[in-house]
Amino acid sequence: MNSLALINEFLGQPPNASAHGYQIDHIIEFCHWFMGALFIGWSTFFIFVLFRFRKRRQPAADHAGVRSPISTHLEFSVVLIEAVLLVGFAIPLWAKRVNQFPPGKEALVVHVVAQQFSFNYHLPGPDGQFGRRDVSFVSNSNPVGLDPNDPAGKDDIVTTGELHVPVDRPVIAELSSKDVIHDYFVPAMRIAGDAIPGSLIPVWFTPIKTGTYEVICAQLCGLGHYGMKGTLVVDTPQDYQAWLKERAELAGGAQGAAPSPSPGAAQPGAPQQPQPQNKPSQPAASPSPSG
Ligand SMILES: [Cu+2]
Repeated sequence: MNSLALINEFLGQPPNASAHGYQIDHIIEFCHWFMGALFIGWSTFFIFVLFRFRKRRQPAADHAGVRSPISTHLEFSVVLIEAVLLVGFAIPLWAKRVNQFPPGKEALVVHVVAQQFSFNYHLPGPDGQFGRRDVSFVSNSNPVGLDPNDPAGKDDIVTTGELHVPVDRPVIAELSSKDVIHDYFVPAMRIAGDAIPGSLIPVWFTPIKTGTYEVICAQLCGLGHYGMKGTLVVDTPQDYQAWLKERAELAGGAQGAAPSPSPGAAQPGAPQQPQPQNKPSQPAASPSPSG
């Protein structure tokens, strides 16, 4: 549909790259055309009323008012269309997004741990099991607080800023935050979800096009909010396996290090991004939003 692409471009939306995104685009498109029609309709009506009930034609006020039933019918139609939008499109789409998660075995599950001002990713590694996490283990070189004593966490993969996922496979991202409320927003995948301290909020999507997409924080979260960006790379299954292998090798090196690494110790698996400047040296340990 050409008009769909036009409206998306006009709104500054990147082209959709997820399986469910077309439904969201359709609802956005329909709402914009509908609101446009309402705007033109009501504006015309307003101008007509100004002219029709001008003082020169109606020197004395008419207390009975409008007698024609047209305005009632118009208002009823608007309510009806809005009800259809809500009940027929918005609620079913929303229910599908929040209730019908793909089965865990089929999907790729990743923990997204937000902090001022970057997104960290935690993947389970070859054993498919996430290692235990605890805020007491959080340090500059252990951004998600992986427990160094948990064998399940030995092969876990932790990255900052960039996540790779395979194409055509559902991804479940479980969002959490170490400090304040952030929002994990991937415009091309048509998903966004708040990352709230003390909560685990899952969102899911199925990427259908390989490529590199922008991830941004959509919640004003502090002075460095403007720079809280990341990258989502959708790979072919082969490229994804190669990336996993590379990350697993790096993680293996990092996990072999001392259990409580000092912040200065350079680690191969540690994030390549510079540490944010507008935060204390240790992220807040308690799940209490402070900004
Ligand atoms: Cu943020």
